[in-house]
Amino acid sequence: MSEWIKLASQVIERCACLAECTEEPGHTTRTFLSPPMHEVHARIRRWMEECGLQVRVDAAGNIRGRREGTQLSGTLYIGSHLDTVPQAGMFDGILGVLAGIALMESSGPYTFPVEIVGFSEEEGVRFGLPFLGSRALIGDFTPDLLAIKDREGVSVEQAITAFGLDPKCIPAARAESAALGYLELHIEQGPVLESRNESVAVVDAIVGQSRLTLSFEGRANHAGTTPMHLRHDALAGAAEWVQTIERIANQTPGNETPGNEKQGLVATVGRLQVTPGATNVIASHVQASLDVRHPTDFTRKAAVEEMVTAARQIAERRALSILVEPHLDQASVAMDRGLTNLLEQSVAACGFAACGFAASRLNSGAGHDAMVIAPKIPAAMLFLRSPGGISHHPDESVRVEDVAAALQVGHNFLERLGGIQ
Ligand code: HGY
Ligand code: MN
Ligand code: MN
Repeated sequence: MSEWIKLASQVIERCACLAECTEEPGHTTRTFLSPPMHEVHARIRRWMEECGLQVRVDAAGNIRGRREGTQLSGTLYIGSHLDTVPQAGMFDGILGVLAGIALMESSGPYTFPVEIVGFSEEEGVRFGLPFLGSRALIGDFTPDLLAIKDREGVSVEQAITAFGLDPKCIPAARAESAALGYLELHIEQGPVLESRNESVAVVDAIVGQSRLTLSFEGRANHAGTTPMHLRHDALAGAAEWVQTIERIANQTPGNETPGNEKQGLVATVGRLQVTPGATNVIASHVQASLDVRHPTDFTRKAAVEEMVTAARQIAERRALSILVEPHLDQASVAMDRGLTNLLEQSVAACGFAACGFAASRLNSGAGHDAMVIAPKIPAAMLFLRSPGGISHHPDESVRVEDVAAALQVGHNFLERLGGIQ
């Protein structure tokens, strides 16, 4: 069995081992600094120390394993996130952290220091705001974030303290200013590489995303005695709106030919919270999430505006009130050209470029820590094939030969970087 397949098998086994660390027995659910994250840190710390890394956990809950180089600065950061969506698969995020550790086992030392980072939070599940871990790495974890509360009323500051960390030390989590770069290995989470029958691809850009909450307020009343024309049904209004945003998204350019690779705008209502939620009571209140993404920020923002206007019109017609709360307006982010070209050379040198020397490239429809890091530290991403295009689901998987390919490319990338430093 090739060295790379052996190393890849170990990465996959470790992903499975960490998938047991969960808030929800029988599923993999791990949110920001929840109790199972202590066990994730303990296992990752052991694996990092076994390959000689100096390990620390910063005040934002990122676990970091560092290997010094002969240079004192110019650190290359390699990482991804430790947290998951509810009932997740076992590879989204964590694979990139464990692949980074595997590269430390099989590469270097180099002149430049290398730091493997497991980010505490990227999905935004617990506090509604994503990228808390990587914001701390680039110095964007502003004090106002500490006051955000989760659905139990626990603040970010309380969650950090409860985990045994000191929020006052968050500024010390910041990466060095002369960082050499950031590399993230991640599953594609979509169908493109499988449709191209390719193991890996280089990411050109990460599409921008908007996240909002829309609250529809009507009037509860008896389901049996209230005539239809006298109702102010918040759930009926929200349901009409969900259909409307699907229609708006389907009508944006790029979606007219289903299945084409250059997907158009995507819009998702992933969560509806209905109050009072009794079968014989007309819903008085519905809180709906909205997630909108597109490679072009203008198109994305225009679509969000159209969707919010539609919500206001539906609310007015149904005599409902509406509250719109924006949470995230994340611009589309291009990866660093220099590092991305180097990564493309590594893909080709390792023989994984589909056509000769041009590695496959694509935009990422999923958000990643790299999009937060890229404005401050040159960033590059390598995607691995997602069988069935499945992710954010227990059936999420990887092929061992694709993980081996990604490790081989990562190793070659580090050697190239070492050669030009
Ligand atoms: O939602 C996303 O795009 C990513 O999985 N956090
Ligand atoms: Mn995810
Ligand atoms: Mn991810």
